[in-house]
Order: sequence, then C-alpha cells, then structure tokens
Amino acid sequence: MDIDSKLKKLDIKSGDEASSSTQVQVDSKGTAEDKDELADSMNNLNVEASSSGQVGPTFKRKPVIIIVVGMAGSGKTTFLHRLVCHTQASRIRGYVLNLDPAVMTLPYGANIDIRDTVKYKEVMKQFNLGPNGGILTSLNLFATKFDEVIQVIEKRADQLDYVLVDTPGQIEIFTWSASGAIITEAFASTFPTVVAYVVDTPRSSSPVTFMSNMLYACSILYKTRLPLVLVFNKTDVAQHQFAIEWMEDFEAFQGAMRSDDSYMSTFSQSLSLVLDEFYKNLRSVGVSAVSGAGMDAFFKAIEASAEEYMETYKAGLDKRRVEKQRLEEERQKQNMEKLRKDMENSGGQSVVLSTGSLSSSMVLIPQWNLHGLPPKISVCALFAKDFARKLNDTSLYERIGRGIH
Ligand SMILES: Nc1nc2c(ncn2[C@@H]2O[C@H](COP(=O)(O)OP(=O)(O)O)[C@@H](O)[C@H]2O)c(=O)[nH]1
Ligand SMILES: [Mg+2]
Repeated sequence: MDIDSKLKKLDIKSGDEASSSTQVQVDSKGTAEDKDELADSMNNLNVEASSSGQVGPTFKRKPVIIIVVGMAGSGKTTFLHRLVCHTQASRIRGYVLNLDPAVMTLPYGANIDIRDTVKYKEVMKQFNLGPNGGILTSLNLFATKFDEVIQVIEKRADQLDYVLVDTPGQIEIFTWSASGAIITEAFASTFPTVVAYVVDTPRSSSPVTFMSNMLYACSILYKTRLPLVLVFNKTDVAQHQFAIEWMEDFEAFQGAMRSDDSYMSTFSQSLSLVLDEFYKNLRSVGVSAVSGAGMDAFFKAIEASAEEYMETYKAGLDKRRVEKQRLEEERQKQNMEKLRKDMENSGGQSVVLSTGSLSSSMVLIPQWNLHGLPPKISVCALFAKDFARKLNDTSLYERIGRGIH
C-alpha cells in the first residue's frame, strides 16, 4: 500500500471533547472492513471550511497560539496541564492541541489529539522504523492535514483566547523537522504565535548545561523568528534566580564558569558572549507546573509577546509573503512568455508546454485540437483555459470550455 492511500485514511476530528471519537489507524489490509472504516473516517472528517474559505491571508488577532517546546522531561505536558487548569479557573477560553503521538496518557483533555489520527506504533511497524522515526513520520503525516486544523481553529477564533500546543517529548522532532516548520508557519501566518521554551530549572543549575539549553532556545528563536518566552519550570524544586542572574549579569556567569575548568567550560565562556545579545530579546518567567506558581506572570509574558508579534514579527511575515507572491507572479510571467515564443516557433504545429508549475496529475492531452484557432495547440485543457484567461481572450476561453465539456 502506498503512502497516498495511507494518507487518505487520516482523519482529523474537530469535536470539543476529543476522547470520544472513533480512532482511525494507518494499516495496510485492503479488506471490506477497511473500506467501511475508510468511508466512516471520511464521513467523520467533519472539519468545515473557515468563514473566509481561506487560511493564509485572513489574519486574526485572537486566539494567541502558544507552542510549548523544551527538552524531553522538562515538563511540557505537565505544564500544559497546569495551563489548562489555570485557564479553566480564570475563565480564560483555551483550546488544546496535542502533537505528541507517543504519549501514553495525557493529564488534560485535548481538543485535537494527533493520536486520534495517527497510530504511531502502526507507523513504526509499517514503515519499519524505530521510535523516533515513528514519531517523526506520524508528525509528517499529520502535517499534511494541518490546514484543516487551522480551519477548525479559525472557525472558533471568536470564542477563544489561547490555543495551547503540546509537542513531542524529543525537542528536535518538532523544532528541526519539516513538519514542525510547516505547522509553526501555518499557525504564525494565521494567528499571533508565541513559543514557550520550557527549561528544567534544577537540571540547568550547572553553567554548562544551562549554556546548552540556552543555545538550543537561541537556535529556535532564530529558526522560527517568533517571540520566545523562557519558562523556568520546576521552581518548587529549585528557584530560577541563578538563571536570571546569569542572563542579566555576564560577569556572574563568567564567574560560575571559572569554577568549572573542563574543556566545555572554555568553549561555553566564548559562547556566552554570543548569548548576551540573545538574552536581550527574551522574556523569562519562573513557574512550577506541579504547584501552579508563576501562572499569572506567564500569561503576562505571553500577552507582551503577542503584542511584540503584531508589531515586529507580523510585519516581517507580511514582507516575506509579499515577496513570495511577487516571485510567483514573475515566474508565471516568464512561463507565459516562454509559451508565446513556443507558439511562434511552432508555426501552428502541436507544442508541448513545460511550465514548471503543472503537477504530475495534470497530464498533457495529445493533439487537443482547438478548431479554427491559429495556431493549433496541444495543451492540457486546464492550462489552455488559464492561458486564454491570461490573454484576456473571452471568446477563446469559451471555445476551450465548450471543447472540454
Ligand atoms: N517537581 C516538579 N516536577 C515536575 C514539574 N513539571 C514536570 N515535572 C515532572 O517532570 C517529569 C517529566 O514531565 P513531562 O511533563 O512528562 O515532561 P515532557 O517530556 O517535557 O512532556 C514528570 O515526572 C513530571 O512529574 C514541576 O513543576 N515540578
Ligand atoms: Mg510530553
């Protein structure tokens, strides 16, 4: 069974209570039962189009998307649970999305849960993968349907303040994968989006570990180009003052480093100069996912970051989008020019068009004869209509239309 047919079996559920719906598995048996299941799953795909019918250009100020990332075991899932409790107690309207396909049990009820769509153990079996490959492939499969997730959230946008997103345990699976980038970009082009980077505070008390963690956060900041909040978690075990001091006072960090004379220490001392600039772009809060300390400070930091997103990041995003559109128009113009030249050279004979934009599913129809049109062109029907439209030739457009139907 190929990947395409597997993808057809994916199902994204939009219900408010995620746990109750039918779970759809990725499997390879082509039985009648499977066909029924497939039909059911497609029927279950009750994700409606957004009010605008578009995802990209319709930007909304609410809800704010909070993507929770961090090293394995830093407490992302526990923190998300705490956020859910806090939103419920404070009458903040939240929506929860779980993107970790490998988590066994979730302490919170996710509105959209990747596990309802992709069974990562099945993916492991069928693609002959290890656990990390299985998680990554599951996320890739889910990313192919992510526009529908965005539409679900867009539809509810007026009733939501925050969307809380939990990510896979292993940080690199989300932050360094194509699907992680697709998901982040999809969010960031539709809603204000903030990254919450969870740090295991007790484990970061050594300067070298702290430095590694900060370098990772730094790479995420520059990769996503989104506002980032450092969330020092587990403050019930160790307070995060030392981290604040190290970030604010370069000398203090250098002093801590000197007590460690390993090779890593020398390396980190050089790197700490680089990080000094990075710290200036950050907000940091201390929290405890277990006791609930620091939640108000966290939401304040998120609000400030969302403002920053609108002022700084949104402008950059718009600029990138305009540039992308300009390049696309330029490419189309070049294609049209190439086509015009091809037609002139062919002197009325059949021409095969290479546009670079036709997908493999748009097959060229051999000898498509548009009677009475000088010159005769053999082109894909769709492309011919598009061509006529671009030439502003309504009569040609209509005649092609009649030829097709
Ligand atoms: N003491 C303490 N333990 C925590 C806190 N947050 C998470 N943990 C523990 O850290 C471990 C990993 O948490 P988990 O949420 O699964 O981490 P994830 O892999 O980042 O999602 C679990 O044993 C949690 O109970 C906290 O604020 N305080
Ligand atoms: Mg987790």
